[in-house]
Amino acid sequence: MEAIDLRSDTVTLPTVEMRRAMADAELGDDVFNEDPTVGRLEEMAAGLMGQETSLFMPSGTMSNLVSVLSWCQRGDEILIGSEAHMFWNEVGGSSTVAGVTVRTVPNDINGKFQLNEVESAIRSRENIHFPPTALLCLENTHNRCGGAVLTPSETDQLVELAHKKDVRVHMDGARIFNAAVYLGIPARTLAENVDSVSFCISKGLGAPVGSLLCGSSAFIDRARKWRKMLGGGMRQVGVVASAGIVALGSMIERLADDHVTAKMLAHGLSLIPGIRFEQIDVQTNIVIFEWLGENTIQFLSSLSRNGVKASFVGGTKIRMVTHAGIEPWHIEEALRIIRKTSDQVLEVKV
Ligand code: TLP
Repeated sequence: MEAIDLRSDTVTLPTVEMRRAMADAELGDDVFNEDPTVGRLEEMAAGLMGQETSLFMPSGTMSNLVSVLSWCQRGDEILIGSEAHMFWNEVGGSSTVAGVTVRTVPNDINGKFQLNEVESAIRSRENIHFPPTALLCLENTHNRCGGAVLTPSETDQLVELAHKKDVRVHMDGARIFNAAVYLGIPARTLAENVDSVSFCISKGLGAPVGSLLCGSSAFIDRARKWRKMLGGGMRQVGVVASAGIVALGSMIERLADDHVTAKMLAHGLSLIPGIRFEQIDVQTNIVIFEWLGENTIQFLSSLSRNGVKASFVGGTKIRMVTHAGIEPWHIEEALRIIRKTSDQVLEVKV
C-alpha cells in the first residue's frame, strides 16, 4: 500500500476538473496583463476577500515577501508572531531581501496575540533612535499553532489598534478558507478590514501552484513591480490560474471534511501511549502533538518506514495535516500504524 501522506495539504494533486480546465484555458502574456484567465482568477480572489483587487503570485512565500516590500521602506520594523510562518519558514526574506528589522511578539498556543503586547511593541516614528514600526503581520489559520483560527473580532481589534498608530496590517491567510469554513462565515469577513491578505490555492484547495495577494489598487500596483523584480512575472500562467478558478469554485466547502478527519486523527492519537497534546481543541486540518519517546526524528523515520508520513515541527513536536487525499479509512489505518510504531519504539526502550 502507498504511504499515508500527512506531511502537508500541499501534497494534494489537481482534480480531473482542474486538469481539464488547464488544458482548455484561454491564455495570454500575463506580464503584459493580457492573460484573461489570470484576470478572472484575480477578480474572483479580490471579491472573496472583500478587497479592491488582487495579484496572482507563484507562492505564499513570495506573496508575504512582496507585501512587506510594498508596505515598508528599508530600515522599517515589522511585527510578526513568535510562531508565525513568516518568521520560521520563509528563509528570513523580510530582513534579507526587504531590509526591515523583524520583531516578534509572543503568540499564545492558539496563535493569538495579547493586545497590550502588540501595543507596547509598536515603536514611534518620532523617536530618532527607533526603527519605525510599519507593518503588523497576522496568520489565519495558524500553521505552527495547530491550524488555530483567528475570529473577525480578534482581527478587527488588532487592525484598529495598528491603524491608530499608523501601522498597516498584512494577513498571511494561506489557509483562510479553513478558518472561514470552521467559523461558518464568508472569508471576506475575516479579510476585508486588513490592508493586505494573501491566500494559497495550492494547499487544501488542491490547485497545483499559486497564491493570491489582495489589497487596494495602489498597493497592488507596487506589488506588481516588486513581483517582477523578484522574477515572479509569469507569462501564459493562465494554464495554472485555471485550476485556481476551479479550486475557488468547488473546493472550499469540502474543507469541512478535512476538519472532521483531523478531529478523528487527534482523538485517536490522544489514546496512544507516548503521545501528548498541548492543544485541547483541533479546529481545522492541522494536528500538532508531542512525542514523549526519546528521538522525534527517529520516530518519524520509523513511522515513514511503516507507511505514515508526517512532518517535524521542532523539539518533540510532530505535525500531521489532513487534506483531499485523506478519507476516514486512511485515518483508521494511520492510527493503527502509529500505535504499532509507538509500541515498538517504547518496547525497545524498556
Ligand atoms: N507552509 C508549508 C511549509 O512551508 C511549512 C506547509 O506545509 O504548511 N504561510 C503559511 C501559513 C504556510 O503554511 C505556508 C506554507 C506559506 C505561507 C508559504 O506558502 P508556499 O509554500 O506557497 O510558499
